[in-house]
Amino acid sequence: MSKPRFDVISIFPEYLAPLSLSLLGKAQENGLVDIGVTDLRVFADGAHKSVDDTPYGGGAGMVMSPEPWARAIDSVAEQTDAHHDLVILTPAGKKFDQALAYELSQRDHVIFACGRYEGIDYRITEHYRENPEFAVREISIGDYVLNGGEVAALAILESVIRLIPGVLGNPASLDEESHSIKGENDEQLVEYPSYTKPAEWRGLEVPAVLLSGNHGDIARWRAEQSATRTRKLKE
Ligand code: JDH
Repeated sequence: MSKPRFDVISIFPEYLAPLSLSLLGKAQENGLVDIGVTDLRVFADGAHKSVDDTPYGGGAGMVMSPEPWARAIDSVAEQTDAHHDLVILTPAGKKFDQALAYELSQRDHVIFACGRYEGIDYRITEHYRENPEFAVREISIGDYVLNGGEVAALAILESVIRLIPGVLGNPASLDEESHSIKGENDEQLVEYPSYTKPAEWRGLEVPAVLLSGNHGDIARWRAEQSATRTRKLKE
């Protein structure tokens, strides 16, 4: 099996510059993944290289035209013979979560379409849904409105690529996540609080149980903290 590839299409390719930093940059340098960024504008026609137009039916703002998107998507798809997952970022998409991050971390080729303005002409979704070489997913990263899909693509890529084998230096922390903390009824709990040295800082002490060396007591205390914090979040 060949290495996974991620492509991002945007009219603001510079927005994706952080993809070559830190963990994501190292993952590419180490040959674990390939990440490509494509400027949508290259696929626009005419002297003005326009990528948007007024919405049918009226309303405020502009909608991105389908033709430049289809040319850009076909162009990045042609570069691999794999099956393609086309992720269209939109505030109306399915809410992104850790289960979806795991799913995308197992795919051969994921293409992120980052729109701007009021989003992309819906026929792009319809057109690629008709193509069996593509699985189209409309995804949102949360219930708030961004100006475009770029920040969402960065967040998704960071969460997905750290799950690819070999990317994290310390797989023990991934292992911990996969048996992540479960409550009495097997529901997902939030993290317990973490502390490091010094044991006393600005008058605040680390809970004594964490200094006790008693691993049973520590595990019980952490489980209790997770349960309490989860209950608090729900209020
Ligand atoms: C992609 C363009 C900006 C702004 C219309 C939507 C009223 C539509 N979690 C997330 N939030 N936002 C995005 C996201 C935003 C995007 C694009 C992703 C492309 N935009 C945009 C306003 C509207 N507006 C809210 N309704 C209540 C109508 C697009 C995102 C992700 N992922």
